[in-house]
Amino acid sequence: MNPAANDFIAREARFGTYNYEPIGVVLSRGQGVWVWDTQGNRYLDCLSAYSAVNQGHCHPKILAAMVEQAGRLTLTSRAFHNDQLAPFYEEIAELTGSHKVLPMNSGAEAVESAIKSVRKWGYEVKGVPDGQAEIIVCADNFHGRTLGIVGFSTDPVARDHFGPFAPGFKIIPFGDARALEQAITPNTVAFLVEPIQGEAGVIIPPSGYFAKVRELCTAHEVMLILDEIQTGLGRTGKLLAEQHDGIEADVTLLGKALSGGFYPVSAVLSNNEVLGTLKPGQHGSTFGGNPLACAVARAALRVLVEEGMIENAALQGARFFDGLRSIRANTIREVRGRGLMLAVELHPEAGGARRYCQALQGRGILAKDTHGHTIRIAPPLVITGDQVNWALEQIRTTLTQDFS
Ligand code: IF1
Repeated sequence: MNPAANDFIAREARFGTYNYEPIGVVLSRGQGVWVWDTQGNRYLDCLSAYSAVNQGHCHPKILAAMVEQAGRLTLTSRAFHNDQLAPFYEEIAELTGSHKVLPMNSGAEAVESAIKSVRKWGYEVKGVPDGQAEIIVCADNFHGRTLGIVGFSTDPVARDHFGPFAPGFKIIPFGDARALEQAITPNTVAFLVEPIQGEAGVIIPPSGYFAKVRELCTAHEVMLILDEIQTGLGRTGKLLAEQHDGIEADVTLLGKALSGGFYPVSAVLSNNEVLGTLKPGQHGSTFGGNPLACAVARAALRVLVEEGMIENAALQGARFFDGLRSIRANTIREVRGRGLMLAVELHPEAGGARRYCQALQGRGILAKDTHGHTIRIAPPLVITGDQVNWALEQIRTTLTQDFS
């Protein structure tokens, strides 16, 4: 590690809360799929800030929109209207086929806002007795880090010693429609689930699962909330991951790439009366729906569609997936993925995914391990075929090298 990087890392350690253990690289510049460290070394970013940089680092058109708006009007609060909110609503509703939009900031805020809205809908529309609303979630879920959300996490690392937690959540296995059917009661107001479980290691449910889920939620008047904060906005090769299953959620959550990585922007989208239950003064946020966030999000959505990033994610994702599957290495247990949301799970005997991520760093690839044995591969959706082929060569060499 060069002295400049060590210096940054040591200085971070002095004042910073130690709630992350980053790989030993200090980045100073990004453009497209590439990032550079303080020493000028170039890396292909295979994490994309957990799918917040789908459009590529520092996309010039999103930057231009941000600079232009930042020089004109950044924040008014929702006490007053602004000239960016209506166009943002119209464009995201048109793109996603939604009827109502609730603009928030972080993904977790969108999740919390959806939980509040569906509970309110349950009491005021479905007729659930006050205070008895139930929401079904899946084991190994990841929906954010607030107290409400970690309260229904099954990951001890994310929830231990943060209690006491709010009641009202039931946990079922992911991918098991029968378990969902058995968990539904007259007090169930929603099923909150990721189309593909990202943090759990890119876990894809059995085909037909979401068709059955949709059927069950409709039959029992349960709102289907799809958390597309990571899977959405082209990551899986479609605008929304739900499209792979030919279904429509009642409530869709977006975040991360909604701003192309320039600014925290999230949104709750609904195609029915759920968001209609929120009346003035009952929910809000200082920054939610601010003109800068809206201008950035409008540009981020525009370039995603106009520059064919969604189609490219499908095309290059298939190339990447096939290439990973063709690697003959006894370290590999399974390759999973859809579009450019990919993962390579290693056998425990391989000694853990982090060491392979560190070795990949030495070959110019930045990737992140999850749950010990899985390497996530999620480059920006602007990646080219040549860049995929180059990345595959580095990954093939790394996974077939002998670490003994
Ligand atoms: C961290 C994980 C990914 C998300 C889904 C909601 C949120 C996230 C499906 C909340 C956020 C981030 C959080 C970040 C690392 C990253 C992550 F490893 F934590 F789980 F992507 F898989 N729904 N995921 O993936 O959005 O409030 O963060 O804007 O907490 O370390 P947020």
